Amino acid sequence: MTETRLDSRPRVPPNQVVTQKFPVMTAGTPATAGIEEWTLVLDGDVESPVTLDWAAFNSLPQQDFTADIHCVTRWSKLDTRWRGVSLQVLADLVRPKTGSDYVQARADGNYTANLRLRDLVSDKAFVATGFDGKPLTLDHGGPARLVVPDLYFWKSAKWLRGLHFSPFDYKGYWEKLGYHNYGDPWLEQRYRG
Ligand SMILES: Nc1nc2c(c(=O)[nH]1)N[C@H]1C(S)=C(S)[C@@H](COP(=O)(O)O)O[C@H]1N2
Ligand SMILES: [Mo]
Repeated sequence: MTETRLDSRPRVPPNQVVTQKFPVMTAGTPATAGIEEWTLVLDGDVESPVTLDWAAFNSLPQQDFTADIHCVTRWSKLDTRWRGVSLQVLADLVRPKTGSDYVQARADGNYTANLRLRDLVSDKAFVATGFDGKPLTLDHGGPARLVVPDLYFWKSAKWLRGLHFSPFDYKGYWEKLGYHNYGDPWLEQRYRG
């Protein structure tokens, strides 16, 4: 039996090609902590900053997520399956102050990405520790990475070590190099200007 999908909207953003593979895209060398040394620092303009070690992070409520991901180098991968902690849970934990509208994702190897808080909460993003039913592998950002499916995948910082909440929108690694500040794949926001 064939199933008809009653949705006339395109599934893939403009000028993207679907791949079955899962390419590894890393700028520089991944220098990352094992789970013994790993911590996630949630700080900045928040009511209660916290540093979570691996055990504390894993005691937070976990969810399964299915999402399409879109890399600015034009590959898209559909229905990727992840396990992790919703950004809503992390935001509820630290409670960003009024006006703290931006989040800088900080990763090992000095990688950063800038995001708007409203694009992360309400289950729009998560910190993943699992992919396809297994622990997230090192090349894809293990032990933990950010995943923000609605934006180009460079925003999804691998080897995540911190989320800095702030009223200021500090440009991240690729954003400083001329990539779009926001990065909506549906609007093809690849580069600035
Ligand atoms: N820490 C870190 N995170 C990163 C990157 C990186 O180089 N370092 N590359 C980004 C880019 S450009 C993409 S497309 C995705 C790639 O994730 P993948 O290697 O799991 O496909 O990770 C993003 N997160
Ligand atoms: Mo990318």
